[in-house]
This record gives sequence, structure tokens and C-alpha cells, in this order.
Amino acid sequence: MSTPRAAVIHDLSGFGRCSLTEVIPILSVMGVQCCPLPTAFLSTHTGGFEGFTFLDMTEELPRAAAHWRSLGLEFQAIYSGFLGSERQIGIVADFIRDFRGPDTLVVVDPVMGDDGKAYQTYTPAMCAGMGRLAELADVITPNLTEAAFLLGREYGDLLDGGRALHDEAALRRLAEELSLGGRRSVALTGAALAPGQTGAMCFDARTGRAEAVQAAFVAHPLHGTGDIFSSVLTGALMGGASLRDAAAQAVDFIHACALRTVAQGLSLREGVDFEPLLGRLVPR
Ligand code: PXL
Repeated sequence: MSTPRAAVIHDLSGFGRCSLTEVIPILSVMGVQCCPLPTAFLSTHTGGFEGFTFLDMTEELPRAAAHWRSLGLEFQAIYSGFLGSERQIGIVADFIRDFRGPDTLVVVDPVMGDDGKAYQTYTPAMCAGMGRLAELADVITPNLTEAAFLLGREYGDLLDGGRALHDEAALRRLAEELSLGGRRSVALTGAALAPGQTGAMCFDARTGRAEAVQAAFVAHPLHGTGDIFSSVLTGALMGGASLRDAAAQAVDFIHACALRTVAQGLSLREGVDFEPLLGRLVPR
């Protein structure tokens, strides 16, 4: 069987594990050839570091895409995450329209923010554009903050102002609502069915059903777990897993990485210490 290929459209942050420094090793170890289109080069990610450098790659993206088109490249998956400018939303949308074949899996992680707040480089116009881009996806992987942005709701009002935080039916309704009437699958991250747990609520557009996957919550704010989740999910889906099984693999892997990171007392802004555990993702 030939090695499946994915176009991965994320930033490259030199220090502080996230985006391409997670996406490439994870997909590679899962048997996927990664073709990166970096949206920006940063010295570090934007969460918890001051004074980071930011090189916007907007001009380069359409040029690289045009070259790939001239080569006749085909991708089994297109997976996008953190974007570097508002204009990149249209560029990524064009890329998806141009390169999507009948069997291409399109995963849009609508990276915009966390804990109710947008990331430092995200403007309201970028967040609105991310919602339009996510309409092209087969699968989206928002956290609860991004879910609120996508639905145009206040984060504080989501899940009944926190009262429905651990309410399975409310989380299921939220995932269904994000599916645009069942047209796309949703893996809603940070969904906890009870205190002391965390995981994802998955609405599968293929079955029309929503199911949760859970693991014990490691009570530390950890950076870059959303990108690990979406990367493992994408790799597992490309390997033929169901949405639920792909999400379960991602949640279990993050749990193991989080335990290892916290046990070592690593600085949380450095992201989770996932590299020594990559072997767990090798397909059996
Ligand atoms: O993990 C999301 C992410 C990706 N890329 C950059 C970020 C963040 C979150 O802060 O700053 C550059």
C-alpha cells in the first residue's frame, strides 16, 4: 500500500512544542507523509512568551500551492490549524477547493483561542473567517472557546454559564450544533463528563451519532495539546479508524504525555513532553 500524503497548513514555532513541531513527527510516526505549508515562522508560540518574532508567510502560500499544482500533487488529507493572517483564510479555502479529491479528508482545526480568549495574533475578523473556512471541513476539532466563537456565543454562556459543564446531553447537543445539520463531523475537545475527567465529544457525520471519549484529567494547564489531539486524530482517521476510535487514541496519548510532563515538573509553556512516547502511535 502506498504511503498516504497530507498537506499540513500550520505555523512553525521554533520553541515551545505546538503546530508543525508536533504535527510532522506525529503524522510521520503514524505512517503519513507530511507536506508542510507553514503559515508563519515564530521564534516561540504566542502562549506564555513575550517578545516572540513572527514572520508572516502569506505571500509564499499561494506560490507554493501553484508549484504543487504544476507538479500534479494529490493529497489523501488536508489539515489546517493556526493561521498567520486574515488573508490566509481565503488562500487556505482556495487550496482546499483546488486539491480536494473525492476521497480527500479535510480536517480544519479552527485554532483561535483558549480559556474564553482569542490568541494574541487573532483578530475578530480572523475568527469570523475561520468560521467560514471550517464550513469546508469534513471534520473540525474546536475546543470550547473555539466552539463559542464558531457559534457566535459568549464563552461564559456556553453550557448554560458553566452549570451544564459536565452535562453529557448538553455537550452532545453542542457537538451536534457544530455539525451544521450533520454535514461535518465534530470532535469537541476539553469536553468533561464529570469533574476529574476530560476528553472529547464526537459527533460523527457518517453515523449521525455523538459519543464521548474520556480520560482522567491531569490538572495542569498544558500548551499544545490541541495540536496533538488533532494530529493524532487525523493520522488515525487516515489509517481507517472511526471518529470515536481516533479521538480515543488522541485522548489516551495526551493523557500519557501530560502525566510524563507534570511528573518531570517541566515548564508548562514548553508543551507536553511527547517525543519519547511517539512509539505508541506506530500502527499495529
Ligand atoms: O496550539 C495552538 C497554537 C499554534 N500556534 C501558535 C500558537 C498557538 C497557541 O497559542 O501560539 C503560534
